[in-house]
Amino acid sequence: MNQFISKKLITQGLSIVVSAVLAQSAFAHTRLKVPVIDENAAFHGSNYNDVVVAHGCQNESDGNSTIDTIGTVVVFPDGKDSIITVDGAPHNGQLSDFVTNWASPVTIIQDRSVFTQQSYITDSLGNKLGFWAAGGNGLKAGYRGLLPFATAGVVIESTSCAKSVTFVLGIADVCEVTDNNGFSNATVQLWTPAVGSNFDGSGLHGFDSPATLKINRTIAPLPESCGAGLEVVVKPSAQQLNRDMKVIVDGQQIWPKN
Ligand SMILES: [Cu+2]
Repeated sequence: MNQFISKKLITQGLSIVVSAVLAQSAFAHTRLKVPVIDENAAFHGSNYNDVVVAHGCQNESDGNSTIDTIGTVVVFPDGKDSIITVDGAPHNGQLSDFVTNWASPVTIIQDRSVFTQQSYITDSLGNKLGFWAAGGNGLKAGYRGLLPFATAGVVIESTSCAKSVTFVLGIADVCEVTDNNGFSNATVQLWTPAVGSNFDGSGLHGFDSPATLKINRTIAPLPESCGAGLEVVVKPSAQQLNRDMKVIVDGQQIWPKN
């Protein structure tokens, strides 16, 4: 092998190592497996995805993530009282200014490989805003868990200047059932936007580090007057998270404890 090629291989090898490290840190928290999708629908109006539960809870002696996860709660913004920003600035209008069909974004894909029970989280109209999964032996610490689901095709308002719309999720990976006062790095991993809900988890491991689903505009071209287009971000309100981040079985609230 000549020197040029071996040098090139070393450089390539290094860049592979660097990108592997970057990829790892990108997955150091609970995220969606496919965090960026196109507008509309890949397969019959659905985009297939997984919540990737990256690690368990941290034991108090050495802070390592050695505690198993016993359930996960996943909530999308309802689009009704959600917090909307446009290029970082608050938007006072409605989500329908940018997205025409947001109502029931989530479909559970049945799977009992990590948790044996799954159930929708719905609003009073029956819109499927998220889901929880729990039961069985749960997710062993040191392993990753994939919780499959599909999102409905999202259609961006054609007359708007949105070039993308990013939905911010609220996710909780539960390791021990407690009330809100019992939240700690050893009992729960909270991947929520800090919007002032009971699930902010101020000072905890995942503080204000939520998973996101970004939808890129791909159908109607941006109106010329829009220039480069706008980045829209949609977060669930504190009120919604307080209402929806719950595990309820047969009418009984299991998590958090009342
Ligand atoms: Cu983490």
